[in-house]
Amino acid sequence: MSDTALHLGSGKVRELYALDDERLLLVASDRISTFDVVLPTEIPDKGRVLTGLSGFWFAQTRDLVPNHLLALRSDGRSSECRRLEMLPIECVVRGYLAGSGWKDYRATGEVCGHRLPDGLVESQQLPEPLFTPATKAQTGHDENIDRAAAVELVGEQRFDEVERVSLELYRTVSEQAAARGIILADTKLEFGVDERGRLVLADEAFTPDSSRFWPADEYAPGGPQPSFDKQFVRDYCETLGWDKAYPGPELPADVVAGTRARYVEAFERLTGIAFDRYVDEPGVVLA
Ligand code: Q0Z
Repeated sequence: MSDTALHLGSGKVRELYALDDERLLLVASDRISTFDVVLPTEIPDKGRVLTGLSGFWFAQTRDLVPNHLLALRSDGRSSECRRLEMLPIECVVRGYLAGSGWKDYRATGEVCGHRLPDGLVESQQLPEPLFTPATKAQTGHDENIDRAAAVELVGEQRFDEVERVSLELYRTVSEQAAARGIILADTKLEFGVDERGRLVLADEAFTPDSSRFWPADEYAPGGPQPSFDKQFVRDYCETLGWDKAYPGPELPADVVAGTRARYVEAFERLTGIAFDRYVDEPGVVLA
Protein backbone atom coordinates (compact mmCIF):
# COMPACT_ATOMS: atom_id res chain seq x y z
CA MET A 1 0.00 0.00 0.00
CA SER A 2 1.03 3.61 -0.52
CA ASP A 3 2.70 4.78 2.73
CA THR A 4 0.93 8.15 2.81
CA ALA A 5 -2.62 7.24 1.71
CA LEU A 6 -5.47 8.59 3.81
CA HIS A 7 -8.18 6.07 4.67
CA LEU A 8 -11.51 7.41 3.36
CA GLY A 9 -13.84 4.57 4.16
CA SER A 10 -14.60 0.88 4.45
CA GLY A 11 -17.10 -1.20 2.57
CA LYS A 12 -18.08 -4.64 3.82
CA VAL A 13 -15.18 -6.22 1.95
CA ARG A 14 -13.19 -3.27 0.50
CA GLU A 15 -11.21 -0.24 1.66
CA LEU A 16 -10.91 3.15 0.01
CA TYR A 17 -7.91 5.50 0.37
CA ALA A 18 -7.01 8.91 -1.07
CA LEU A 19 -3.63 8.99 -2.85
CA ASP A 20 -3.87 12.72 -3.66
CA ASP A 21 -6.56 15.21 -4.73
CA GLU A 22 -7.15 13.42 -8.03
CA ARG A 23 -6.54 9.77 -7.26
CA LEU A 24 -8.01 7.07 -5.03
CA LEU A 25 -6.82 3.59 -4.11
CA LEU A 26 -9.48 0.88 -3.95
CA VAL A 27 -8.32 -2.26 -2.12
CA ALA A 28 -10.30 -5.49 -2.34
CA SER A 29 -9.82 -7.71 0.72
CA ASP A 30 -10.37 -11.48 0.92
CA ARG A 31 -13.37 -10.97 3.21
CA ILE A 32 -16.66 -12.57 2.16
CA SER A 33 -20.19 -11.68 3.17
CA THR A 34 -23.22 -13.91 3.05
CA PHE A 35 -26.78 -13.05 4.04
CA ASP A 36 -25.40 -9.50 4.55
CA VAL A 37 -22.94 -10.56 7.29
CA VAL A 38 -19.13 -10.50 6.84
CA LEU A 39 -17.78 -13.89 7.95
CA PRO A 40 -14.73 -14.28 10.23
CA THR A 41 -12.99 -16.56 7.69
CA GLU A 42 -11.37 -15.15 4.55
CA ILE A 43 -11.31 -16.71 1.05
CA PRO A 44 -7.67 -16.55 -0.16
CA ASP A 45 -7.29 -14.57 -3.42
CA LYS A 46 -10.95 -13.43 -3.53
CA GLY A 47 -9.84 -9.78 -3.58
CA ARG A 48 -7.43 -10.49 -6.44
CA VAL A 49 -10.14 -12.26 -8.45
CA LEU A 50 -12.53 -9.32 -8.06
CA THR A 51 -9.88 -6.70 -8.85
CA GLY A 52 -8.69 -8.65 -11.89
CA LEU A 53 -12.21 -9.14 -13.23
CA SER A 54 -13.05 -5.46 -12.78
CA GLY A 55 -9.85 -4.48 -14.58
CA PHE A 56 -10.61 -6.95 -17.38
CA TRP A 57 -14.11 -5.56 -17.94
CA PHE A 58 -12.93 -1.95 -17.75
CA ALA A 59 -10.47 -2.76 -20.54
CA GLN A 60 -13.05 -4.70 -22.57
CA THR A 61 -15.61 -1.86 -22.40
CA ARG A 62 -13.34 1.19 -22.72
CA ASP A 63 -14.68 1.96 -26.22
CA LEU A 64 -18.25 2.04 -24.86
CA VAL A 65 -17.57 4.37 -21.92
CA PRO A 66 -14.46 5.77 -20.20
CA ASN A 67 -13.70 4.31 -16.76
CA HIS A 68 -11.92 5.37 -13.58
CA LEU A 69 -9.10 2.80 -13.66
CA LEU A 70 -5.60 4.28 -13.87
CA ALA A 71 -3.49 1.28 -12.85
CA LEU A 72 -3.55 -2.11 -11.16
CA ARG A 73 -0.93 -2.45 -8.42
CA SER A 74 1.42 -5.44 -8.36
CA ASP A 75 -0.40 -6.94 -5.33
CA GLY A 76 -3.31 -7.68 -7.73
CA ARG A 77 -5.89 -6.42 -5.24
CA SER A 78 -5.39 -2.63 -5.40
CA SER A 79 -6.67 -0.31 -8.13
CA GLU A 80 -5.51 3.27 -8.59
CA CYS A 81 -8.51 5.25 -9.79
CA ARG A 82 -9.48 8.72 -10.93
CA ARG A 83 -11.37 10.56 -8.23
CA LEU A 84 -14.84 11.48 -9.52
CA GLU A 85 -18.06 13.12 -8.41
CA MET A 86 -20.18 10.00 -7.93
CA LEU A 87 -23.79 9.92 -9.09
CA PRO A 88 -26.21 9.26 -6.19
CA ILE A 89 -27.88 6.23 -7.83
CA GLU A 90 -26.99 2.59 -8.31
CA CYS A 91 -27.38 1.71 -12.00
CA VAL A 92 -28.81 -1.81 -12.04
CA VAL A 93 -29.51 -3.78 -15.21
CA ARG A 94 -31.59 -6.95 -15.01
CA GLY A 95 -31.80 -9.53 -17.75
CA TYR A 96 -33.44 -12.11 -15.47
CA LEU A 97 -36.00 -11.91 -12.65
CA ALA A 98 -34.08 -12.40 -9.36
CA GLY A 99 -33.57 -10.80 -5.97
CA SER A 100 -35.50 -7.59 -5.32
CA GLY A 101 -36.66 -7.52 -8.95
CA TRP A 102 -38.48 -10.82 -8.45
CA LYS A 103 -39.87 -9.63 -5.06
CA ASP A 104 -41.20 -6.38 -6.57
CA TYR A 105 -42.69 -8.17 -9.60
CA ARG A 106 -44.48 -10.70 -7.39
CA ALA A 107 -45.93 -7.91 -5.23
CA THR A 108 -46.87 -5.40 -7.97
CA GLY A 109 -46.33 -6.83 -11.48
CA GLU A 110 -43.72 -4.09 -11.98
CA VAL A 111 -40.02 -3.46 -11.39
CA CYS A 112 -38.95 0.21 -11.03
CA GLY A 113 -42.05 1.33 -12.96
CA HIS A 114 -41.55 -1.17 -15.81
CA ARG A 115 -44.82 -3.14 -16.25
CA LEU A 116 -44.03 -6.79 -17.00
CA PRO A 117 -46.09 -9.59 -18.57
CA ASP A 118 -48.17 -11.76 -16.19
CA GLY A 119 -47.03 -15.25 -15.29
CA LEU A 120 -43.25 -14.79 -15.19
CA VAL A 121 -41.49 -17.20 -12.83
CA GLU A 122 -38.50 -16.65 -10.54
CA SER A 123 -35.16 -16.44 -12.45
CA GLN A 124 -36.92 -16.25 -15.84
CA GLN A 125 -35.22 -14.26 -18.58
CA LEU A 126 -36.97 -10.93 -19.17
CA PRO A 127 -38.34 -10.04 -22.62
CA GLU A 128 -35.53 -7.47 -22.75
CA PRO A 129 -32.97 -6.22 -20.21
CA LEU A 130 -34.33 -3.51 -17.89
CA PHE A 131 -32.58 -0.52 -16.35
CA THR A 132 -33.76 -0.61 -12.71
CA PRO A 133 -32.04 2.14 -10.69
CA ALA A 134 -31.84 2.16 -6.91
CA THR A 135 -30.93 4.64 -4.22
CA LYS A 136 -27.59 4.22 -2.42
CA ALA A 137 -28.38 3.22 1.15
CA GLN A 138 -25.57 4.07 3.63
CA THR A 139 -26.69 1.14 5.78
CA GLY A 140 -29.30 -1.50 5.01
CA HIS A 141 -30.61 -2.20 1.52
CA ASP A 142 -30.75 -0.07 -1.61
CA GLU A 143 -34.31 0.90 -2.56
CA ASN A 144 -35.53 0.37 -6.12
CA ILE A 145 -36.81 3.61 -7.67
CA ASP A 146 -38.67 4.52 -10.83
CA ARG A 147 -37.52 6.81 -13.63
CA ALA A 148 -39.12 9.91 -12.09
CA ALA A 149 -37.35 9.41 -8.73
CA ALA A 150 -34.00 8.80 -10.45
CA VAL A 151 -34.45 11.89 -12.65
CA GLU A 152 -34.98 13.91 -9.43
CA LEU A 153 -31.54 12.72 -8.25
CA VAL A 154 -29.41 13.06 -11.43
CA GLY A 155 -31.44 15.12 -13.94
CA GLU A 156 -33.13 13.95 -17.12
CA GLN A 157 -30.14 14.17 -19.52
CA ARG A 158 -27.83 12.29 -17.20
CA PHE A 159 -30.55 9.69 -16.50
CA ASP A 160 -31.02 9.02 -20.21
CA GLU A 161 -27.25 8.74 -20.65
CA VAL A 162 -26.67 6.28 -17.77
CA GLU A 163 -29.65 4.20 -18.86
CA ARG A 164 -28.35 3.92 -22.45
CA VAL A 165 -24.74 3.21 -21.38
CA SER A 166 -25.75 0.71 -18.66
CA LEU A 167 -27.87 -1.28 -21.13
CA GLU A 168 -25.04 -1.26 -23.70
CA LEU A 169 -22.59 -2.50 -21.06
CA TYR A 170 -24.96 -5.26 -19.95
CA ARG A 171 -25.51 -6.44 -23.53
CA THR A 172 -21.78 -6.53 -24.29
CA VAL A 173 -20.71 -8.32 -21.10
CA SER A 174 -23.66 -10.74 -20.99
CA GLU A 175 -22.92 -11.85 -24.57
CA GLN A 176 -19.27 -12.47 -23.73
CA ALA A 177 -20.22 -14.37 -20.54
CA ALA A 178 -22.87 -16.46 -22.36
CA ALA A 179 -20.25 -17.53 -24.91
CA ARG A 180 -18.30 -18.95 -21.93
CA GLY A 181 -21.27 -20.74 -20.32
CA ILE A 182 -22.10 -18.11 -17.70
CA ILE A 183 -25.38 -16.20 -17.41
CA LEU A 184 -25.07 -12.59 -16.26
CA ALA A 185 -28.47 -12.39 -14.56
CA ASP A 186 -28.09 -8.80 -13.40
CA THR A 187 -25.45 -6.25 -12.47
CA LYS A 188 -25.00 -3.11 -10.43
CA LEU A 189 -22.92 -0.31 -11.94
CA GLU A 190 -21.72 2.95 -10.45
CA PHE A 191 -20.85 6.02 -12.44
CA GLY A 192 -19.13 9.27 -11.68
CA VAL A 193 -18.63 12.52 -13.54
CA ASP A 194 -15.16 13.94 -14.28
CA GLU A 195 -14.00 17.57 -14.06
CA ARG A 196 -15.28 18.16 -17.59
CA GLY A 197 -18.74 16.73 -16.88
CA ARG A 198 -18.16 13.48 -18.75
CA LEU A 199 -19.74 10.24 -17.57
CA VAL A 200 -17.19 7.71 -16.27
CA LEU A 201 -17.74 4.08 -15.19
CA ALA A 202 -16.36 3.68 -11.65
CA ASP A 203 -16.12 1.41 -8.59
CA GLU A 204 -16.08 -2.33 -9.41
CA ALA A 205 -17.65 -3.66 -12.59
CA PHE A 206 -19.02 -7.12 -13.47
CA THR A 207 -17.57 -8.92 -10.47
CA PRO A 208 -19.36 -11.69 -8.57
CA ASP A 209 -19.91 -9.17 -5.73
CA SER A 210 -21.70 -6.67 -7.99
CA SER A 211 -23.45 -9.12 -10.32
CA ARG A 212 -25.37 -12.38 -10.29
CA PHE A 213 -23.45 -14.97 -12.31
CA TRP A 214 -25.17 -18.31 -12.87
CA PRO A 215 -23.67 -21.43 -14.44
CA ALA A 216 -25.66 -21.78 -17.70
CA ASP A 217 -25.64 -25.59 -17.60
CA GLU A 218 -27.54 -25.59 -14.28
CA TYR A 219 -30.05 -22.89 -15.22
CA ALA A 220 -33.60 -23.93 -14.25
CA PRO A 221 -36.18 -21.12 -14.08
CA GLY A 222 -39.03 -21.44 -11.54
CA GLY A 223 -36.92 -20.99 -8.38
CA PRO A 224 -33.73 -19.38 -7.07
CA GLN A 225 -30.50 -20.30 -8.94
CA PRO A 226 -27.29 -21.48 -7.28
CA SER A 227 -24.78 -18.64 -7.09
CA PHE A 228 -21.63 -19.26 -9.13
CA ASP A 229 -19.31 -18.20 -6.31
CA LYS A 230 -21.02 -18.25 -2.90
CA GLN A 231 -23.24 -21.33 -3.06
CA PHE A 232 -20.90 -23.55 -0.98
CA VAL A 233 -20.84 -20.89 1.73
CA ARG A 234 -24.63 -20.44 1.68
CA ASP A 235 -25.27 -24.18 1.70
CA TYR A 236 -22.83 -24.69 4.60
CA CYS A 237 -24.42 -21.85 6.58
CA GLU A 238 -27.88 -23.35 5.99
CA THR A 239 -26.74 -26.66 7.58
CA LEU A 240 -25.86 -24.83 10.82
CA GLY A 241 -29.21 -23.32 11.74
CA TRP A 242 -27.39 -19.94 12.04
CA ASP A 243 -29.86 -17.05 12.53
CA LYS A 244 -27.98 -14.87 9.98
CA ALA A 245 -27.22 -12.27 12.65
CA TYR A 246 -23.71 -11.07 13.52
CA PRO A 247 -21.33 -12.78 14.12
CA GLY A 248 -21.34 -15.27 11.30
CA PRO A 249 -19.78 -18.75 11.52
CA GLU A 250 -16.18 -19.72 10.78
CA LEU A 251 -15.91 -21.71 7.56
CA PRO A 252 -14.26 -25.17 7.48
CA ALA A 253 -11.23 -25.69 5.19
CA ASP A 254 -13.16 -27.63 2.51
CA VAL A 255 -15.76 -24.85 2.16
CA VAL A 256 -12.95 -22.26 1.92
CA ALA A 257 -11.11 -24.31 -0.73
CA GLY A 258 -14.27 -25.00 -2.75
CA THR A 259 -15.29 -21.35 -2.67
CA ARG A 260 -11.80 -20.15 -3.67
CA ALA A 261 -11.88 -22.62 -6.59
CA ARG A 262 -15.23 -21.22 -7.76
CA TYR A 263 -13.92 -17.62 -7.70
CA VAL A 264 -10.84 -18.67 -9.65
CA GLU A 265 -13.03 -20.64 -12.10
CA ALA A 266 -15.24 -17.56 -12.65
CA PHE A 267 -12.12 -15.47 -13.34
CA GLU A 268 -10.66 -17.99 -15.79
CA ARG A 269 -13.90 -18.71 -17.65
CA LEU A 270 -14.85 -15.04 -18.02
CA THR A 271 -11.40 -13.73 -18.95
CA GLY A 272 -9.85 -16.74 -20.71
CA ILE A 273 -6.69 -15.91 -18.69
CA ALA A 274 -5.01 -18.31 -16.24
CA PHE A 275 -5.34 -16.89 -12.72
CA ASP A 276 -1.66 -17.66 -11.97
CA ARG A 277 -0.67 -15.41 -14.88
CA TYR A 278 -2.74 -12.61 -13.36
CA VAL A 279 -1.08 -13.04 -9.94
CA ASP A 280 2.31 -12.89 -11.72
CA GLU A 281 1.48 -9.80 -13.76
CA PRO A 282 -1.88 -8.09 -13.02
CA GLY A 283 -1.57 -5.90 -16.13
CA VAL A 284 -2.25 -8.98 -18.28
CA VAL A 285 -6.02 -8.40 -17.92
CA LEU A 286 -5.69 -4.91 -19.45
CA ALA A 287 -3.93 -5.99 -22.67
C1 Q0Z B 1 -16.38 4.58 -4.39
C2 Q0Z B 1 -16.58 2.41 -1.72
C3 Q0Z B 1 -14.66 1.09 -1.11
C4 Q0Z B 1 -15.93 2.06 0.58
C5 Q0Z B 1 -16.62 6.41 -3.25
N1 Q0Z B 1 -13.56 6.80 -8.63
C6 Q0Z B 1 -14.21 7.22 -7.49
N2 Q0Z B 1 -14.32 8.52 -7.23
C7 Q0Z B 1 -14.94 8.94 -6.12
N3 Q0Z B 1 -15.49 8.11 -5.25
C8 Q0Z B 1 -15.45 6.77 -5.44
C9 Q0Z B 1 -14.80 6.28 -6.60
CL1 Q0Z B 1 -14.67 4.62 -6.95
C10 Q0Z B 1 -16.11 5.92 -4.44
N4 Q0Z B 1 -17.01 4.29 -3.23
C11 Q0Z B 1 -17.50 2.98 -2.77
C12 Q0Z B 1 -15.49 1.65 -2.08
C13 Q0Z B 1 -14.88 1.28 0.22
C14 Q0Z B 1 -16.79 2.60 -0.38
F1 Q0Z B 1 -13.63 0.37 -1.49
N5 Q0Z B 1 -17.16 5.40 -2.53
